[in-house]
Amino acid sequence: MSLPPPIDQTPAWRALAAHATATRNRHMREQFAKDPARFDKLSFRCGNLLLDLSRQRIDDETVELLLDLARAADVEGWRDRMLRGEPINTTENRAALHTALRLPAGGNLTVDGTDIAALVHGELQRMGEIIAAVREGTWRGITEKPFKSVVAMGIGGSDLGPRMALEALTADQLPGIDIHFVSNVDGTDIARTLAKCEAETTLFVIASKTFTTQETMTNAETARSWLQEKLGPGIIDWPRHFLGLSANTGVPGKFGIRPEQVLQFWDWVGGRYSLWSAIGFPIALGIGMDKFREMLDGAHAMDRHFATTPLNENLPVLMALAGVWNVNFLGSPALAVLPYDQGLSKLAPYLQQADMESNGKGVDRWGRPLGYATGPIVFGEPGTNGQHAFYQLLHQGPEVIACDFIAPLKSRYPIGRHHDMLLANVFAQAEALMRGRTRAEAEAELRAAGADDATVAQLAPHKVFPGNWPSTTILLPQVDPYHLGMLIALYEHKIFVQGAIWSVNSFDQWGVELGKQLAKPILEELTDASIQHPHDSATSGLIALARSQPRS
Ligand code: G6Q
Repeated sequence: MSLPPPIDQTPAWRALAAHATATRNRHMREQFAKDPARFDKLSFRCGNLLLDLSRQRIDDETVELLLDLARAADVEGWRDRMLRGEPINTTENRAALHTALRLPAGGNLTVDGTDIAALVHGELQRMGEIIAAVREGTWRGITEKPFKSVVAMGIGGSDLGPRMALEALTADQLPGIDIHFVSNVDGTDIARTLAKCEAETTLFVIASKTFTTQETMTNAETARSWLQEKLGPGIIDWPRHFLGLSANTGVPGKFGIRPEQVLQFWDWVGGRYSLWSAIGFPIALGIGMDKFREMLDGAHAMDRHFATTPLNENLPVLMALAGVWNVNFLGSPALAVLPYDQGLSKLAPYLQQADMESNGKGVDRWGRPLGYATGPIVFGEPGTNGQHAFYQLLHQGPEVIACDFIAPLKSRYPIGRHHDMLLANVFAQAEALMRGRTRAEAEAELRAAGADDATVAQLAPHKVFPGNWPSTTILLPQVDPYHLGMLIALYEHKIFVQGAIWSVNSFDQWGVELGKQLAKPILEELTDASIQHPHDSATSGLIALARSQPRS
C-alpha cells in the first residue's frame, strides 16, 4: 500500500503557507472596517448555538484554502469511517463510536452484525432502573437505610466528563443525594471525601473501563476497608454498597461486585469520550434520566450536523480549520478555553484531556514522525476570574495564544445585573484582543487624562496592545443539558477533524504508558527497602531520600 504524502507536503498545505506569508501584516481591525458584513459571513449556527469565527485572522480566501486542506486530508472520508464504526483506532484495532451512544431509540447502526443502537439503549434502560432504585430507596445499604451519598471513583476519562457535566448542571440537580468524586491516588482525596459520608448511607460507584487502573482500584479497596471498619469487619454483604461501571465486565466480580450491579459499556468507547455511556451514571443520577437523555439528544443534534452539513457551513470542521490555521500557520502554541459561566469551571480540564491526549502525538497514523505541530497546549479558567489573573499575557505577551470564549446568553442563576456584566466582559475581551490599542491611541488617552509629555513618553509603550489576536466566540442560549451536549460534541468533532488533518490517531494514548510502567518498580522499592532497581542517579537519589524519611 502506498502511503499518502505527509500533509505538510501537499499543495493545499503549501498554498496555505504562501497565503500566511502574503497576509502576515494584515490586521483584523482593517478587515472589520472594510467589510461590515464580516460577522455575518464568518459566524455559523447549529440550532441555537452560534460559532463566531469573525475574529480569527482569516478571510474568504483563507477559508477556501483551509477547506482544500480538509479535502486533501479526506476529512469527510475519515468522518464517515468513524461514524460507520470502522476500526479507525488502528493501534488498538478499535472503532471510536461515541456517537452511537447518543443515537435516538430505534436508531440504526449495525456493526459486524451487532445492533449497536439496541445495545446502547438496553444499557440506558438498566441505568434508569438502577437510578430509580437508588433514588426511590428500593436499593439500600446493609442496614436498610437509603443512600444519601454517592462516591464516584474513577480517573482520567472515567472521571473528568461526569465531574465537568455535573458541575455545569447544578441548576438541574435533584435533591436527596450528595454526589462526590474521588480520582487521585493521593490519600487526601479519599480521606477528605469519606469524612463527609456515613458508611451506612454511602454507595460507591467504581468507574473504570479496564477495572485494572491502579489509582481507581486502590481507592476502591480503601473504600471497601472503610465500610468494613465502620460497619463491622465481619460484614459479608458489603457489595450492596458498590456499583461498577466497566467495559471489562468480568473483572468487577473479582473485586466482589455483583454482576447485576455492573453497568456496561464497550471497548469502542474511548475513555475521554465516555461520559455519554455508563460512565455518565453520576450525571444521570444527579440530574435524572430524562435530562441525561436531553444531553445525549443535544450531542446527537451536533452529530447530525457534523455528518450531513457541507464543510463550508459545518461548525466542527470550521472551528477545527481555524485551529489548524492558528497552530500551523500563525505559530500559536496554545489555546485558552475561557467559559463565561461559573458552571463550566471544569470545562478547561476536561478539554485539556480531550484535546491534548487525542492529538498530542509525535507520529502519524502510519508511524511516520510528524514534521509539524499538532495539538495546542490547552488551558483556561472561567471569565471573569481569568481576566484578573493570566489575561495579561494574552493581551500583551509575545506569542499568539488563541482563545475560545464561551458564553450562555441566559444565566441559570439570574440575579440583578450579574449576567449583563458577565456578557459585557466577554464581548469586550474578544474586541480588545482583536482591536488592540495603537501607540497613537495610547498617547491620546494619556494626554486626555492630563499627562505631560514626559509621562506620555514613559507610559505609552506599556499601554500599547498589538491586537490581531485570534479568538472564537461560542454563544449558547443557556447551559442546560441539551446545549451542554451540543457544546461537548462540537469540541469532540473539532478535535477529530484536527486529528484527521494532522493524520494522527486521535483515539490512542501511548504517551501515558511509560510513566505508569516506571512507577511499578519504584513502588516496590518504596514498599520494600531490600529491593533496589537500576535507575539514573536522580531517580535513585530521590528514592533514597524518600526511604530515609518517615512517610506515614
Ligand atoms: C482516556 C484515557 C484515560 C483513561 C484512564 C482511566 O481516554 O484512556 O484517561 O480513561 O486511564 O482508565 P480506566 O477507565 O480503564 O480506569
